[in-house]
Amino acid sequence: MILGDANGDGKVDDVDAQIVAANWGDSTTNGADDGDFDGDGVVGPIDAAIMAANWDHGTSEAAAVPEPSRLALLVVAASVALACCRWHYCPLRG
Ligand SMILES: [Ca+2]
Ligand SMILES: [Ca+2]
Repeated sequence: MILGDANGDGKVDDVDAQIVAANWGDSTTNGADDGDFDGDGVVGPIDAAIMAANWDHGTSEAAAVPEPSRLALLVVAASVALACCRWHYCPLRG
């Protein structure tokens, strides 16, 4: 079984993300079937990270930008914007 593939269809995609989201924060004994990929009995950030690391595995839509990457891109863009603002305004402050 592929890590991150909750429904066992051989692909890691938005269907698996929905399973993780549906069980988020829950305790489970069903392991990967409920989105608990690391097997610690809880569906949480580590499981989401495992899923993100294997995102698009087995799919033909590798060009599609997955949600975790979009979020990471947003964080990077916000950090760069903030850094630019600081750099720009610091000399003005004296
Ligand atoms: Ca799947
Ligand atoms: Ca887990």
